Amino acid sequence: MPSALVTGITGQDGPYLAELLLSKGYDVYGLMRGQNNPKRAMVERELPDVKILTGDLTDQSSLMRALNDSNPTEVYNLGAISFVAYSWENAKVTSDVTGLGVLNLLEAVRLHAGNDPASVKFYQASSSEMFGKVQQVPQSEETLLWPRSPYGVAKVYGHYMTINYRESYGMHASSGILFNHESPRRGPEFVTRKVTQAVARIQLGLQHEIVMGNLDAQRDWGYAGDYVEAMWLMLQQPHGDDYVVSTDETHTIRELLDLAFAQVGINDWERYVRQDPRFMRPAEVDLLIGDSTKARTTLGWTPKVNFPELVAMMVDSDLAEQKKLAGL
Ligand code: NDP
Ligand code: GDR
Repeated sequence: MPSALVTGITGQDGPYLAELLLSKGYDVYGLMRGQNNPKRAMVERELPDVKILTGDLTDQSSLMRALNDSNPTEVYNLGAISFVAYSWENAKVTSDVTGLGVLNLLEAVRLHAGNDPASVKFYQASSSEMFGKVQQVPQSEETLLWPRSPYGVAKVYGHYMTINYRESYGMHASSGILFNHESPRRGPEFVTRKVTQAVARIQLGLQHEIVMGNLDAQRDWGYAGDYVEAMWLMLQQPHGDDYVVSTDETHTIRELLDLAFAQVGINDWERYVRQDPRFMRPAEVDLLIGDSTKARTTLGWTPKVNFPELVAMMVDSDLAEQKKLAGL
């Protein structure tokens, strides 16, 4: 039976990936950090078949132990400090987890795999945030990296370290350069969920405004459920490689607001939205739009959920959740 160790099991992508792997017959292990992790109950409830192991990306011996306990054929490194805005305030810990954490896990996998380095396949969750300052439109695997945040810099380190382990040791290591992907499981600090949650609360009379940052940024947003499929497909290839995963379409935050408010029948969203410098970033990534030709041709991957469907799905889910929470 194939088996997988997934770091970041308590995040957005971890549960979607675990569900996909379980449906394919994998034995799935999820790495969870911290004492009394508050998301443990969620994982136990939603993913009862996932075996939880404790460990931290900054603690290599815990990673070695997790590898010994799970003996996986595939390792998916989804764990990271992933909120870009937070990374300026906590640059060192972001570098330790999101950057050096990748090295800790790659080295643990290499040691665990012994004299057959390609026997444990490795996936690194790289990011379109690595493209940063716009150099080329659309962005592909060949585009120059120019990160604009401590998070982006840490991801560049992890990306090149993954390539370096593939080239130095012959590991089956792949780096998925994923553009923004969202879902009802998205953390509420990210812009899509912040908007869909607020729209639901405004519609129910529980909130009266949303305070936002830059409304002109453009993002290539897809659905997380589609993107975990690309991660799995990468590890089914004969060799490790790097792939951009994106919808190849871009939208502004204003378009997100248009669609989210329209889903509850509100067409004059400007009345509810206030901008505050508190949510502006020291350096912004203005425009992300992917060119996922390689993933589509080599992996046979295509996204299924489009942007309006994604926003509708998230607003509907938040409406149901907020009604339940408010006892409505
Ligand atoms: P989330 O922020 O939702 O989840 C991050 C996960 O990392 C959580 O499970 C978190 O655990 C875990 N984690 C944090 N610190 C550590 C640590 N020290 N040791 C072990 N685990 C840790 O991210 P997503 O699910 O959205 O994204 C998954 C990965 O993909 C991340 O690496 C992200 O940077 C990357 N990515 C995401 C994109 C997106 O649009 N979603 C796009 C491109 C890349 P805890 O719950 O305990 O905090
Ligand atoms: P991003 O996602 O930084 O692209 O990183 P986020 O949703 O945080 O921001 C997207 C864009 O929206 C603008 N914005 C706001 N963002 C937030 N969070 N809150 C606001 O109030 C707000 N107002 C405007 C931001 O300035 C930005 O331009 C995500 C994360 O999942 C990363 O881990 C991942 O690597 C990248 O996507 C690809």
